[in-house]
Amino acid sequence: MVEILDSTLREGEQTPGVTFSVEEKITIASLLDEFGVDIIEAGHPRVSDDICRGVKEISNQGYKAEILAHCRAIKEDIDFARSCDVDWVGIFFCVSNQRLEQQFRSNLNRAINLITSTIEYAKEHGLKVRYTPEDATRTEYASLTKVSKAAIEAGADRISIADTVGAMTPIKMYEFVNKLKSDLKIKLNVHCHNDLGLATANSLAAYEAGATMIDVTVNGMGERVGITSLTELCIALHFIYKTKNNWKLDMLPELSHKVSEFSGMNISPNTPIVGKNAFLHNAGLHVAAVLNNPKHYEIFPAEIVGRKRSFVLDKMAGKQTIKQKLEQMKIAVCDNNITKIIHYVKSKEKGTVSDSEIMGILDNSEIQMPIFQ
Ligand code: HCA
Ligand code: CU
Repeated sequence: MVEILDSTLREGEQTPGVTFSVEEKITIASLLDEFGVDIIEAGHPRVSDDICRGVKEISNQGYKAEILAHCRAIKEDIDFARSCDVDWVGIFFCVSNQRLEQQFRSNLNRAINLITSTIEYAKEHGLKVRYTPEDATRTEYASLTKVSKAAIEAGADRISIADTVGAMTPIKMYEFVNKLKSDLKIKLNVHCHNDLGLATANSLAAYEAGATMIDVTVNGMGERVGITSLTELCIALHFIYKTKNNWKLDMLPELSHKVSEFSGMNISPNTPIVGKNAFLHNAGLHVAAVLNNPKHYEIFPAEIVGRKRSFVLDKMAGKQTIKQKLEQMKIAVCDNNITKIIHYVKSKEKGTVSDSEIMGILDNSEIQMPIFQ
């Protein structure tokens, strides 16, 4: 059974221009817990007082989900996490040659000492540890396996493969995780950034290769353009891979809209699953087919996520769309009305046709005729 780690409150709060209040964080965490995520990454407590307070309050809500605090490989960061009563710490440290030389002015062995001593310290204090070699997918493979093996030896419970700049493709990700799985022999997490729009695809490839936990955020929020979206990932796992799960899929739109409200980031109409257009059909042929059986143009039924399918009336419309519209508006579905409306719709070069336009085309006697099939 795959596990989901939601990082909306940590990675998601790193979205440019987005901050959450402690109260908003608790609302989001409660929804995530009810939805059924396994771990809530609640923040990096050392960053600010309110983040620290938020992590602590979330830890003490009595959720089913375990709570993780983000930490650098610094003992003081672990002490902050301890003061927040979390179950897990996620320690991150990049060991690529470029980063070691240019940012940390260090070398691999010194970095490994720092990482392992921090892991040991966290373990001594009863914490579960995830170690993330940040930018793992661009790190020299020998350094990556060396540091990961040392981290495992020091007590790390999970290694998380961060594709920090979204540099992978699904096939490369599959091969990478497959190789790491046999070289490290530990449960692997993946954390995929969406810089090229491949985060969900790369996460699914990692899952196919054997990663057992996947990082997501609501609405795919995060640094720059974010990471894998909770909604996309869970729906794909449920419907394509048929993974066993206890997720309340019908909560996804609510979660998405709540986070959109708190973050001030609108959900665009073409966002998969939760966007306005996700179950909105347009072309005449599509509408006719969907009325016959929604499966023709829907990968899964709208009702599963608590939504309804609908139709748009513009020049793409066909007879079936118009009939459906007339029925919805409780107007007589007769040849005369259909012909008048289709003529009007097809002559409208730009824009959709509103209910009041339809009323305007038909005179009162036509509107009031009894409905017949
Ligand atoms: C960051 C980078 C990170 C870390 C992931 C992790 C990444 O914001 O600090 O610690 O698991 O993408 O590498 O989000
Ligand atoms: Cu990240």
